[in-house]
Amino acid sequence: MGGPNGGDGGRGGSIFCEADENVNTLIDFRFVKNYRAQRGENGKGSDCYGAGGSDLILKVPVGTLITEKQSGQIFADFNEHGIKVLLAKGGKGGLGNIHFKSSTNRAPRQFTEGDPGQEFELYLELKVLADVGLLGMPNAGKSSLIRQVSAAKPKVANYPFTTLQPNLGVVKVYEQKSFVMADIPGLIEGASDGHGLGHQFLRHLSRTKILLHLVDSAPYDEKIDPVEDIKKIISELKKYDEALFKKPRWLILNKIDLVDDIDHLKDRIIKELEWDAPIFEISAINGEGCKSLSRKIMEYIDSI
Ligand SMILES: Nc1nc2c(ncn2[C@@H]2O[C@H](COP(=O)(O)OP(=O)(O)OP(=O)(O)O)[C@@H](O)[C@H]2O)c(=O)[nH]1
Ligand SMILES: [Mg+2]
Repeated sequence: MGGPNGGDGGRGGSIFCEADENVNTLIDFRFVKNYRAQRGENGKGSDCYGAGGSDLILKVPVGTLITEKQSGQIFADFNEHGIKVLLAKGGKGGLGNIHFKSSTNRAPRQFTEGDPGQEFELYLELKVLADVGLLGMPNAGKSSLIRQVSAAKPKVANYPFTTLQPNLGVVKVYEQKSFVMADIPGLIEGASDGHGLGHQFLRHLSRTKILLHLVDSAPYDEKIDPVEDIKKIISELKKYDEALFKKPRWLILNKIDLVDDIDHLKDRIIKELEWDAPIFEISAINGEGCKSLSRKIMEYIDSI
């Protein structure tokens, strides 16, 4: 009755992921965890092929890193707006029986099944993209500095661990010229063993260009020696990651409004720590030294 006329099944849709600067968080992925592109339609009689399933495009913020859950291998790195990567390819549609007709096989019953699409379990992580990372003990004044030099207004308070989540601030140095600064929770001795809030927040600094190590030059408790505090932070940094430790790092002596003889502290640092990188003196509260620090950072970023 007119011969074989079963068309092919449609191809299944594929899943792509695309970095989009208008997306800021991965929050949507917290609620919906399974993504499936549309299946291809079945082939039909009268030589009709099934329609292909449409692709699914997942939008993620710039800075998202996708790793395969089991192996931990990096699947894709969305470090720039517009990067689009195929995550899982849709399956091919099966062949309908019209493919099998021939002069000797006039009423073929053969067909092939479609292939299943690819399937993966992936882990999405958003890495903060900042040019400059702040590092230091709790209460050193990291959040105060970001408040002073940017429009970001993280909470500042006179107790340790005020900051529980990283904050970003845009520091506008000149018209059309700015950099991004990241404020993270304070570190303490033993952070690598989980003391305080641990040292996991340091991963947010992995892509910065320079680290600013903030030091409280006038600790409330007289038994605390700022030079010893600096050593503790350096040691935690080294334990966390050698690469982060090797990043350019400047020392920022903060709270100079409370210190009579800052040169004395500076001399000790240079001698006792054999410090040869830049040292700045600022007051994050009254702004002293902050503008010129921002300019120096901008110059440095432009020079690399
Ligand atoms: N006098 C003076 N006080 C400062 C200065 N900078 C910060 N402080 C005070 O020091 C305290 C801690 O400041 P924060 O900016 O919250 O310190 P932080 O490093 O962000 O602390 P955590 O988030 O807990 O790690 C607050 O009471 C600030 O007002 C400064 O330059 N001079
Ligand atoms: Mg803080």
